[in-house]
Amino acid sequence: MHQKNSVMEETPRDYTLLKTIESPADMKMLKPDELIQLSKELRQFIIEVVSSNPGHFGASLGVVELTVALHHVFNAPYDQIIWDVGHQAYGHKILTGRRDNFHTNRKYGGISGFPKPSESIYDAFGVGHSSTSISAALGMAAGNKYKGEDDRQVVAVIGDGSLSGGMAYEALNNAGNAKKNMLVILNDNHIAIDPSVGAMKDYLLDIATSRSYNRVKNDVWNLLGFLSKITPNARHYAQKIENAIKSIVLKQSNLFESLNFRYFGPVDGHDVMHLTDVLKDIREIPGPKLLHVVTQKGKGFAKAEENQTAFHSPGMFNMHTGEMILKSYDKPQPPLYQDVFGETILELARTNKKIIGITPAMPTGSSLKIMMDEMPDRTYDVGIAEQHAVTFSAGLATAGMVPFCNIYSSFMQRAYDQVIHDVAIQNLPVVFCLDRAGLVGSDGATHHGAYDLAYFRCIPGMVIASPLNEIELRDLMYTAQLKPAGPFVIRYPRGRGVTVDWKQPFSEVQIGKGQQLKDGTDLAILSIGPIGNQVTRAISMLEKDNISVAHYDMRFLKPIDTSLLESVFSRFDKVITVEDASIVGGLGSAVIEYINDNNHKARVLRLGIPDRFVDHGTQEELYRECGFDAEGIAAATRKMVIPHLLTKAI
Ligand SMILES: Cc1ncc(C[n+]2csc(CCOP(=O)(O)OP(=O)(O)O)c2C)c(N)n1
Repeated sequence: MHQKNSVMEETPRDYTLLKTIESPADMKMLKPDELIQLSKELRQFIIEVVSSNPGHFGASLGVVELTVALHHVFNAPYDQIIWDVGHQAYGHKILTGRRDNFHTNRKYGGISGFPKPSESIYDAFGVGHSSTSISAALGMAAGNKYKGEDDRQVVAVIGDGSLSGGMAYEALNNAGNAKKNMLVILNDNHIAIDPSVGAMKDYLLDIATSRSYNRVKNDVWNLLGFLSKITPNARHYAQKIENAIKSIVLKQSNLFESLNFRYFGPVDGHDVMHLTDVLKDIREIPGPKLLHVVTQKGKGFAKAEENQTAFHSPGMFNMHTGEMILKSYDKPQPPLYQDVFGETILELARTNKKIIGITPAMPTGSSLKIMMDEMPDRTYDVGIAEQHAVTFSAGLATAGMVPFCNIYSSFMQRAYDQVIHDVAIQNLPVVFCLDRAGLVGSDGATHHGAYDLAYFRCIPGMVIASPLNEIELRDLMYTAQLKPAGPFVIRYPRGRGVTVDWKQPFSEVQIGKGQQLKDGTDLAILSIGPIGNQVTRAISMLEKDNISVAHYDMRFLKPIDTSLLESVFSRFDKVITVEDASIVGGLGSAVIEYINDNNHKARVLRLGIPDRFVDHGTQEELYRECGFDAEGIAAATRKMVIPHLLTKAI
């Protein structure tokens, strides 16, 4: 039977043209049909490589033509191109000298999945978190001016999803008055990871489809295009005509125009020739400009066009059929922590009518979608807006609701003041579920949830907990909504837990109480969170060496279990702390403070994420690099205990 090929336009895979592009300089002389050919080859190359080495997929396919047009027209790295989030920049990486390394994308020691200035001079700004590009572009344009380099073009490429982030508006507002030369390209594909939300999405659709508005605008546009062809200095004429029409029609009816941006578009983001013409024309126009480009996420790969959420960042898939290649297991696997959260919040919300679920743009990633599907009126996707998500939750709490605000640990960094000012000072009972806490793996430094323990520990009145396993995650969520009394943080990692049979009846956890998992005599290990399971493995290795270790699962960083610490320090003078979090400021720091404040004497070794930025790799590789995988913990323990054992032997 004939099988439908998922690559809709079959492209030969010899990459004849792509192979000749070592840098954007090689693209300047390409003719129209060659730009089209290069786009096809680039798309095919991304499909081929990402299908076998997983990463972000749909977003890069959607901007293939835009990427080719940008590097054809602009003169990077002198001209600066800033990719918002940067998950769509694979084409940019491939065209800027990283084609032959692209198979190492996101792998340990390989290139980063996001633009990174230390990796390439073509990566004008480091990204990973959204909505920063317009601010950075404005700063660069201002800086260039000071250096007398205002001929330098600065381009920010931002998606409609990322335009839901508050920073983007702060920057548009500032840029509209700052009168710097900069171009914002709005890549409008009507989707973030999940479908875009909010009124702005409707507005963008309106201006993209309003016939009368676009007719007037197109007339202006055609005239500009015409003028630019008959005279190299179209600016003077263009500006006169544009200003006249702008004041009549555009300014009243276009948000960007009213912010003093010249608005161009919407244009078809898959027509590489038209894009290059448009970019050449507007490059010459001074001041802040916004080009509205309409694209399709996943363009050119049928399965990714059909299921844009799943193909945002799929695992391995068949490059011909688009079928996902799932790992097969011979026995049932423990669940993902995110699914434990998703199923548990729904279960709790069925009985506690006050529970409301909030996510800033991650319904699928956080699995809040499980509750969303059954209770759409009690769940909110607020857009990529972490600060708003926190204060919106605070508002809900003032009304007596029990908000569960689920934010990835690294994105929570955005909303620090909101947690202190809007939640903690008012002691509002918001439950913060921090997904992806600790080392997250291949997304790398921008995405590791390294700092939450440190940055929350110093806030008065916070409860900060981390479960050892799925059952504890459920019990902590259950406890947090039983007698809501103030902010309650529950952090858990990316990936699977350890318990197959995890859906057990709820039981209340005593706040501020840890537990002893194992007794021992040579040394005590204190851990917090699921990393405690690596400690358990380390202890079994150590038993073979006759090293006897006591293991305590702290469960709460705050309030910390002082009676547990008392009993540990009355028995042990050697202690190791283990946390999948920055060793500066987290559990280890808390324990050392406790020893100091209570006049105990002990040697404490802190294992955790060191005081430097850790790059990408698998979680296992990174645990190993940081020395808190089971082998690392065992090795550190041996080092601490062996002199003591030798003394005993003598
Ligand atoms: C501050 C922040 N919150 C959440 C994310 C997770 N995230 C990565 S890409 C993305 C969607 C971006 O949508 P859009 O800008 O429209 O780009 P598209 O993927 O549609 O091309 C989200 C929510 C992030 N990178 N940064």
